[in-house]
Amino acid sequence: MYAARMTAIVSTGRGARNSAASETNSQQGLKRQLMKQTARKNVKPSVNGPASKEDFLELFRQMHLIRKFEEACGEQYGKGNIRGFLHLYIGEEAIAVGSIAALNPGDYIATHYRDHGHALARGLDTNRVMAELFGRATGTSKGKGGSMHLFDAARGFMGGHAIVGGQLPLAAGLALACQYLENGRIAVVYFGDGAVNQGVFHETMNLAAVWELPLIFFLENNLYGMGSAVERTRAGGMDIYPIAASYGIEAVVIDGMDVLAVREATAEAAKKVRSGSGPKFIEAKTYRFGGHSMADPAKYRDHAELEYWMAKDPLLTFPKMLVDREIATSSEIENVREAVAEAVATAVKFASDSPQPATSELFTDVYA
Ligand SMILES: Cc1ncc(C[n+]2csc(CCOP(=O)(O)OP(=O)(O)O)c2C)c(N)n1
Ligand SMILES: [Mg+2]
Repeated sequence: MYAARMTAIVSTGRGARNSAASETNSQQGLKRQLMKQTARKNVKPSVNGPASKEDFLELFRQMHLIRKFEEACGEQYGKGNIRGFLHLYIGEEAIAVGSIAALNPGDYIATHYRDHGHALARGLDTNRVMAELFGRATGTSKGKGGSMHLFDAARGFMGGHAIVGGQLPLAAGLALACQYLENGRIAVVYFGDGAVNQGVFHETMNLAAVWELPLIFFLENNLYGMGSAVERTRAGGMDIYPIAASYGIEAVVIDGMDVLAVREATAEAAKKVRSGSGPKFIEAKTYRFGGHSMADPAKYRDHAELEYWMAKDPLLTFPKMLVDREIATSSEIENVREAVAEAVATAVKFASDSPQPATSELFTDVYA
């Protein structure tokens, strides 16, 4: 009887996969609509938290900076000034900005290759980040890391990692150091839905839970790993956060397009983690508006799906909310936009004017 039941379960799984493969794009779009309704249950879009008008404008400034910075990156890539891989974070800005706003400056951050947003939200110098993308000596990694390997140890920004999931054990190590040194710091690790099917994700979750490490697992579920939709690659459904329960890790799912919901969830998790209650897990539902990298025209996505998510664009909804609720005026928002435009133009000029790394740099900071 047990065997019969197992056969039934297995064939249900296969059936589900086959039917997923034959679904039209718009059917998948509908599934995503359902998913976002699930996510909404846990969203707290209140603006009643401890925030001043300046705080709100700063959240907007950072998101707008990331957006405009990355649009400039796309342009510079087209001109051949930025080469190699370039993965843009456009659409996902609310996650980096909302979550990093809820951390202390000494807390450690490790992230994936889609790292410009996290770097700028952490306060890395805009000029030096652009110079790194240009491969110039003034860059944050002396021009030797490029887009995927931004780094600033002084700010606790521990990369920018190109190997999917590679940052997970590294962040556990940082959290272990914080625990050992009793320095009150915590670590946050950002990763995509594509990383959760890897062994290293499970190994890190397990060890972090066993050692009660001060670590926040922050999953940016943008529904795709390169061109593969989550429902085609992951057994167990499109919600990933339930996975944390099997390691006894508390988890929440939030709307990653809502900067305030992200900030609130991260602040709650950080408070618990800092008090010594072990790791926490946050899944934020989000969407990248462009392809996986500059080389990807993203033809695998339904236009209606893209439109649906673009309507949730935090760069539209957040400033509108600020004006509608009379938290800020349109001219204050415009002032932020002007300052950002100037900062981005300055960054591009700084990068273009910066020297190439010296040939002798080939042999410095190289460990393998
Ligand atoms: C270990 C490893 N396997 C495969 C790749 C190639 N690769 C680069 S990005 C990527 C998809 C990752 O998707 P996800 O984690 O969802 O992040 P997203 O790009 O959506 O932000 C893959 C498979 C890699 N860099 N590292
Ligand atoms: Mg993804």
